[in-house]
Amino acid sequence: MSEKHKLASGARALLAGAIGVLTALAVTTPAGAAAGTLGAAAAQSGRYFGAAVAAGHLGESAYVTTWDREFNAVTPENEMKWGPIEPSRGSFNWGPADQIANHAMSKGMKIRGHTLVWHSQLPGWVNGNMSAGDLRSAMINHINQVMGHYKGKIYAWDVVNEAFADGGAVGTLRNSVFTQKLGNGFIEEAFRAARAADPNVKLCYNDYNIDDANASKTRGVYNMVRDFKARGVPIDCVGLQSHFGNPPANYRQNIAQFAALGVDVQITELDIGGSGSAQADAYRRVTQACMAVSRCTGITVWGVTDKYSWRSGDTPLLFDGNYNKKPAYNAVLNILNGGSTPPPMGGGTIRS
Ligand code: G2I
Repeated sequence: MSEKHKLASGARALLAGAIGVLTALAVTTPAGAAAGTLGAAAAQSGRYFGAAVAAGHLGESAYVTTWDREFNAVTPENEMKWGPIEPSRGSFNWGPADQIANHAMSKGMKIRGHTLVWHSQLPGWVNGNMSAGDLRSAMINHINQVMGHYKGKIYAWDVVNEAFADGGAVGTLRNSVFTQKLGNGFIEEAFRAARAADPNVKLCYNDYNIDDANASKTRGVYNMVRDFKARGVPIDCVGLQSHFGNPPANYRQNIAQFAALGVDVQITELDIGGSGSAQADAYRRVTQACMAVSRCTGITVWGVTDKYSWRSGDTPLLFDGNYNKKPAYNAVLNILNGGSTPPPMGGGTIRS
């Protein structure tokens, strides 16, 4: 073989080698490059990544631009609550909630409805002077009207919010006009009414401080979901609000134990006080925990920017007051893109 031929065949061998390496890379690299936004990254695993949004900020272009660019789901922060949406009996103020819902639908986002029955932000006319029968019919009418108005538009409703007490024996409910007038059965009544109002939307129970797998409040909610499932009371999902200092060490096990009851789990109001790498690490662990459980279907952070957070002093969100991405943002995006996720867990231990 001449020197020229030797060179040519050497070049061919090199080229073949390079093609081999490229082919191997193409096989081992997941289809598509890492996504550049939270919503697109979450969508790769069939999940959503949402934010709570307030209608009052929709005039601020950076707010809307950030929401539209990064998120593929929304929860109206206050606009669908009983007080704001039915300020006087039977008369509904749809405007602000519709503004958010219409914008979300135009962008193909999922909408979480928040919330139908909650002891807080009630209109003045819902009070202890009502008879049980009157309160019951007001509650059922409220559920029918609001769910009817948004039929086909909402992905999941927080049917009942924060009904469990923070202390007391396992299963103790918070004292409210609902427990006083209707007894503990008001939760079941609300879920049955919600299923009748719209059979095609996911019905969630949503609460805070139910993040630790072993906490007594968590056990109360767990027992209720297990009981509802056993008796055929409609329930499709549990919302872990997750207003944290830090996620508990057993957070992933907690998500898995609820999922094992046959409900979806959603992280519904995530915010974590702090800054820098400590905050990023906490956000990373929360996102990993959700990604590790197949029935953890999505994450919502409780606001777009620190400046409008209900706990803005804690700077708990993913964008700072100038809409800059924080280290926590990059941590979450990396995990949603498949970075160092622990092995999947389909369910979890069912507590006896
Ligand atoms: O408290 C944090 C969240 C806990 N879980 C249920 C969520 O619905 C709750 O959200 C917060 C909103 O982020 C606040 O924005 O709920 C608060 C009310 O409990 C909201 O605060 C209210 C103020 O209390 C009102 O004075 C104000 O008019 O926001 C209203 C609208 O800005």
